Amino acid sequence: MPSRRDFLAQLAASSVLTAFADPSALGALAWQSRPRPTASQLAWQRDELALFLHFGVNTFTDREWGDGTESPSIFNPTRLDARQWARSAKAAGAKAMILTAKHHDGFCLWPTATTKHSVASSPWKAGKGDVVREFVDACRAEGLKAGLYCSPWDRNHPTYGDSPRYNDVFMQQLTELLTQYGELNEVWFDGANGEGPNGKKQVYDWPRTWALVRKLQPKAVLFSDAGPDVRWIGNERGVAGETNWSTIRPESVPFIGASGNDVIKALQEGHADGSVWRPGETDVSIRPGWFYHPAEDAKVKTADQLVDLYFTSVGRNSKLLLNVPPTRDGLLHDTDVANLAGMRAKLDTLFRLEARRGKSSWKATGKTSGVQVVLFPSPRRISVIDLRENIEQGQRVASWTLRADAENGPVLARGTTIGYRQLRRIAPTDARLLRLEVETVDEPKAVSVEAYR
Ligand code: FUL
Repeated sequence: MPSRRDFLAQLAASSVLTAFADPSALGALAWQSRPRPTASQLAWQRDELALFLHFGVNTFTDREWGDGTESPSIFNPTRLDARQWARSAKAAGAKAMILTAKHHDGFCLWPTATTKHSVASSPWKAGKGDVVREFVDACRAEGLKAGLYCSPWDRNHPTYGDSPRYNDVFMQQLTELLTQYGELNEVWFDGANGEGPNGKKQVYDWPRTWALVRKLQPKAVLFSDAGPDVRWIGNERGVAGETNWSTIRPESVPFIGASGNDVIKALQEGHADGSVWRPGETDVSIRPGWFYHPAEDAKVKTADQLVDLYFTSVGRNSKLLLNVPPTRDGLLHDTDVANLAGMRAKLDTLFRLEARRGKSSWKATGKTSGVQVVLFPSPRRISVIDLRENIEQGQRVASWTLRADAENGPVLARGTTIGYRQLRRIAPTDARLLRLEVETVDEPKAVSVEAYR
């Protein structure tokens, strides 16, 4: 007779459970183990940095939100070079890029069959061009993963507001994007939902949308504020919560576009007892706007500011999706490219030259506590610490204290969650031994501790 635990383990491994469309249906089994990432979510998080590219008619009108009345004749990026985008992304250390295939204005960057409002009606390449194609080809040539943003809000399409008809159009657009351009690693859905031209409100069909993406791109993670795979981090400033669980109670963000302080707090921090694994993605622009505006050329974030963003996103158990918008020429601006490379150089110097990996030993000290001790051969100057949980086993640290030298040694830093990575600057200290004490919400597991000068 198998024990109850064995029986549940077998059940979990069998296909029976895949029949549950809603992962929270597994709540009854939650005591069995913490939620864990899928292979796609794990790969997504380990990529740490992706570039976001906002490009379209707004680039030519100098606006952030087009109203859908723009003439396709304005779209003419005479020097467009997606390889330059991809090379810059690679030099920044990004592992993926996401392009706005369609923004709220409805202008499609690929020759879609669903509307004439696309590159096919533009003078660019005499209407024979396809920005999405050039984008995915460039990603593949440079070894980057490709993702796409396709706005459900469409201020141009005549069917918008006529819910069933427009939803069919949107499904057709997604089908084109998800079947004609090879493997995608992320599909990004913005929740914006404006008034239709006929005054009617469009009701999006998210279950149908998610099912379509799952079917056509099973390895891609689906992003929105309500997930299901990756959640928005709750602001566009590049700052994840200091407490940031990759687990969340799905009912706290009941639908895409839900608003309110509780929703934002849930997005920022997640929940220790969340029933689903849905890590946060931190999207922020290198410039004040998402689209390119010449007037913002002197307002590009510096390499140091970008390093700070890395600390407040990747360094807080999130992923950084950094927007770098192409110009009217169709190239990333020199300043943006230089600052991206500058950020990478600073991060490489920090993480490569001064790694302080000592001899470590882990000990569970209770049912929900443990200690990791790292011993260096001689005292080391430390000003940055880098803590990691093995998130393949879920996320479990709820608070930590880092001390130097001894059990009651001086506290160098304290915090709450760790997750994939916790990076923290501390006052420079010389220490021979680091002692990390953790409190966990489940069986404690070893945490890795590294330090940099
Ligand atoms: C927002 C959009 O309305 C912005 O234009 C931009 O695309 C940003 C990433 O998401 O909700």
